[in-house]
Amino acid sequence: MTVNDLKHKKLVAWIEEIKALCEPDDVVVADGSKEQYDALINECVDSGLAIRLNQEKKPGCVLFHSDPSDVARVEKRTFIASEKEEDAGPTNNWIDPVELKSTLKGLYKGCMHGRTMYVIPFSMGPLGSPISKIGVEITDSAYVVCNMMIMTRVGVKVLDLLGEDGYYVPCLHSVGKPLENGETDGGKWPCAPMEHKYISQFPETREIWSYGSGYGGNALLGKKCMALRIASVLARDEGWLAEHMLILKITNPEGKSKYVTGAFPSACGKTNLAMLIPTIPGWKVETIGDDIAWMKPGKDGRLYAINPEAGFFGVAPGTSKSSNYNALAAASKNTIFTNVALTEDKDVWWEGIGYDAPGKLIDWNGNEWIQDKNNKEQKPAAHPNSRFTAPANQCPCIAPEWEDPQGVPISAILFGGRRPSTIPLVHMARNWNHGVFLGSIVGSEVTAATLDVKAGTIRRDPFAMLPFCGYNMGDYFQHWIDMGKDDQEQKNLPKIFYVNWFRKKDGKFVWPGYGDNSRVLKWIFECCDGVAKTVDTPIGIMPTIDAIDRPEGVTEEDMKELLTVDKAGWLKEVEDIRTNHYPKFGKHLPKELAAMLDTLEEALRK
Ligand code: TSX
Ligand code: MN
Repeated sequence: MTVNDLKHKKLVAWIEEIKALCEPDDVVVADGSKEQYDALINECVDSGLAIRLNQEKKPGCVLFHSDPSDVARVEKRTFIASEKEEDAGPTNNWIDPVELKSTLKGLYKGCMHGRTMYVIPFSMGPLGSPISKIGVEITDSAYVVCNMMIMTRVGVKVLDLLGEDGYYVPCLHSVGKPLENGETDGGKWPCAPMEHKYISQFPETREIWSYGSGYGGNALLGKKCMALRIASVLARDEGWLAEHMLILKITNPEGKSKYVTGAFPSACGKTNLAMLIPTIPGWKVETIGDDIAWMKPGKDGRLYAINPEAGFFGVAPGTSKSSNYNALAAASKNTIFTNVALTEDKDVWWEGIGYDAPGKLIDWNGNEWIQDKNNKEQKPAAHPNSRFTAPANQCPCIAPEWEDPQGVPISAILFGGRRPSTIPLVHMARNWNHGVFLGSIVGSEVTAATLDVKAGTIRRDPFAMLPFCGYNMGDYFQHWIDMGKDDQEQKNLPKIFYVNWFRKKDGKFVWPGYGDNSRVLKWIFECCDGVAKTVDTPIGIMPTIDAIDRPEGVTEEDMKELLTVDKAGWLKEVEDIRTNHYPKFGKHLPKELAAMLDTLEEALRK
């Protein structure tokens, strides 16, 4: 498909403008067809950028190895370019939009020499859903096109919806590596050096300009850039919520279902929770989404959620049959792997896959790698942030209604983090504002792998949105408060919970987690029906000691540890929020949240 086939005048004008700026060799429109996907994958394989995997073991799968400098989102090179610095707020990098556009135009000039410029019309959310939004990504990376074809809905159907003058979010991307005088990539992953990488969001004009990285959230612009950073701004202005949340469906033995969303910082197992296999007989969990939820109030006052994505861009290491059977099954065919290790028979392997490396591997750097379990210093074969890009409809536990254009009505919202102490297994907020307070204090223990802060300290990641909020985080808190203004007692709005699977005693996890988290989900289900066994505490509403069935290996003493309010610990928590966390937001901190902190402290001191 070419630009001549397009009917949307403004889109054609934008494409011509970018073509004149970036000077590609040619321009191709992504039509969403299987033929085009296969042809692009073939090109990547033929040029040596990708390896086709064993078609018996992994049909339709390929493996890419990125440049070692281009392996993750780059937060220090991510910018919110609002007109006023205050509107980006204290937790975002800000650059003046005029200055940033001028810098970027300098970089984009001629940046697509020797490359094809692809135009990708995509829908975030089911085609034609009243909650969905359309974007168009221009990119010079075939890898990006193929990943976008899995992660979003791409092609002619989107162009039809767009018509001659429909609204779309323009998303510009280049790997930032022009090829001069017949030069080729030579099978090497193209990208620009760190100081030339820019992941830029312009919230007022709703534009995304990304330069210099080909990896994940930096380059697949529908995901973090559009569905979170730009969408959070749209959501604020239009009265809905764009959140970094999984969406799951839980069904009890009587066949009654509820929908639950959950926000967790990275490395808490959000994808695992979304695809959990319950250990309690008769209960079922199905998946709507594993990363992003768009929630809009319906006429009945309930929040309806869609998953704006169409695939999973999951972290591979740690994914095994026992940790996440369903994710492995989803990624067993038609999947793009990035930065995992390659086996001799052209299958994939990664740390935590559940079995030892079968023989000699090629690691993510392209070097030979032989597992040495006696060597604690051995570098991993798969990069710790290596990924699978898998179609959501291949997930065995995907809910039949996952693409319902109306969305699914949400009964409960979960917040959580990795907290070895203080935070109990589960507690429920007293009301909406208390729930917003819990979201605002989300945080995870910093592990030894993070070198910039002391291990054992808590890194706050409010609503798990710290790197993803497209505007002032204090104003974002206020937007959440405002969403509850008319329904404080939550007649229609979801109930809000804080969960913690990561309590430790003597260095060991007290709660077995994974499938046994269904026991906590059951209590949450019962709370939504008003039939749970509960006790009022200074921190909120908690299960009685016998409300949650004990999993095997968890003693009554463990249960007490998990469900007792640690008053001294919570007073320290209050102190940390008061001195280190809330002051960051200055006058943008909602007075309701400051009051909630005072109320909590008073209750703890009683
Ligand atoms: O994903 C996790 N979940 C949610 C599952 C639905 N993980 C992995 C986190 C890294 C991505 C967990 N790790 C969970 C959890 O609930 N809990 C834990 C901690 C834990 C780890 C191991 C054991 C118990 C708890 N047990 C043994 O290793 C035998
Ligand atoms: Mn995420």
